[in-house]
Amino acid sequence: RTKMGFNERSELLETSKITQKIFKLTLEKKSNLCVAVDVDTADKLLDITEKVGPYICILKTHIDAISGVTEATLNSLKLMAKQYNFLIMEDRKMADIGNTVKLQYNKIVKWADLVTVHSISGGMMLKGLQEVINEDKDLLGNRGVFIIAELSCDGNLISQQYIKETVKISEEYKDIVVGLVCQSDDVIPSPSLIQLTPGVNMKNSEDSLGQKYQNPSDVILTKGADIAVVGRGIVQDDNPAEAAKLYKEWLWNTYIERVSNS
Ligand code: UP6
Repeated sequence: RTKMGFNERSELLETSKITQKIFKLTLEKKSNLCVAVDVDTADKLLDITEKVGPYICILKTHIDAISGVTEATLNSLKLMAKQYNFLIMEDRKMADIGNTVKLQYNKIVKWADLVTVHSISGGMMLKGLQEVINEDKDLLGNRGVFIIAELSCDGNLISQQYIKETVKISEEYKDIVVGLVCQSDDVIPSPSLIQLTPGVNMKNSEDSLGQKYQNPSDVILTKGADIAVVGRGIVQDDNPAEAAKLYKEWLWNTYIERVSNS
């Protein structure tokens, strides 16, 4: 999978419509960079988005951590997504029973193309999400889920068995699962699924709360990431636009190097 190009992977029969859309977008923008806009106010969210928008394929939010977010904020975010051609992913890491997850997703589905979920509650939760999407024909094929299979932080409780079961679920819900959030390439069962990997920073190897970082080359070449998530490395830089451009180029050049060595 890691040696195959995104164009080849997007043409596979089992690649879903939303996954094709992501592959296409990465190729158009030559970007496999996802920025985690982890800020605390709506103004900062829009400000950083405007700066990094041209360089990213996915903008990742933790909307519940941001104060002052209104319908207008979400509309501006959607407009910028259109203007700069990126997708929006709410990193909600949903983890409840199917019915609750459905209620939560009803709100998120309106503005976020992608959402993250933990697999802890099992496949029924994904069935709930699928039901929400099925209710609106405009959403069909335009919404997708990343399942958390591994975490980047020290001391997390995910076991090998949990990873195996998570991968199984990802294969059962191929219509909406676009990929897995993980740290190693052997987790991904098929080239039609995307490996999204957080924990990327050029300057630091860890933070003070257990986060572990790798540099862009390691994450793409050694760990097999298709799309890399960068948060503080860009958001807390003095010049977020310049930093986003730098990460984008490093990540994309490494992806090109990876697929051309096959
Ligand atoms: N994230 C991780 N590790 C995971 C899953 N998700 O760091 O295993 C998310 C965090 C944060 C971002 O919730 O939004 O990716 C990483 O940000 P950072 O680059 O500032 O550490």
